[in-house]
Amino acid sequence: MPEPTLILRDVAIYKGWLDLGKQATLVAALRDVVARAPLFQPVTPTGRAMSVRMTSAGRYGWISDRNGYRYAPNHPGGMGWPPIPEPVLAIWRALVGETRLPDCCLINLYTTEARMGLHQDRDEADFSWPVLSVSLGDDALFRIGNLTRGGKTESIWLNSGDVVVMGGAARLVYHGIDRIRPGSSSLLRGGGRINLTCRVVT
Ligand code: MD3
Ligand code: FE
Repeated sequence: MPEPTLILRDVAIYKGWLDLGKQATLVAALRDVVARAPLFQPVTPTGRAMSVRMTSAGRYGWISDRNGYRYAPNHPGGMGWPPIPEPVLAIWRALVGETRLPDCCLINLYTTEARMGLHQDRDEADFSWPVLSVSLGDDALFRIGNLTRGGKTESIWLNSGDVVVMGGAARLVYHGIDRIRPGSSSLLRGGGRINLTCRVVT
């Protein structure tokens, strides 16, 4: 596997892994996904609207509603999730490998006010598979914590084209997005940030 640009608390960060052409190709593929499986605004089990809008591609999508958060084989609108676009799978092959491909590519859309509080990704069956994240569009202030809530955290700005791999000791660390920097990228017309999070689910 290629060497990451930096490693922060065992999180491998590949700065500028995708050039502008590849970023644009990804955005075009994601527009197709969103046309078939529209973005929705999830509600937490406690009934609060999340500030990000999301949809998924793959065998499973991640959803949240008053019944809890979970992986589901169908979009809340009833349709199946579109396949994960090939350019997304190509990133996974290069940085994670070919042994197994992700079951889910979650697509998060952040507009100016959106954030994501510190949380763990632990709805998957096998934590030996890493999580891979791709940043597109506006810069985001990403925070990495610890294996339990609390303690010191570290923050880093993620820019369009950066790819992050959370494997091994990093797989279950708390993480979140504190804020985005509106207007910092012209990749997405209308601005904002897209994050792709690819995971093995079953
Ligand atoms: C996983 N998304 O959807 S992804 C999420 O930028 C999520 O939208 C954020 O967290 C976003 O669950 C961050 C990058 C990330 C970073 C560190 C992690 C995912 C991680 C550490 C462990 C597991
Ligand atoms: Fe997460």
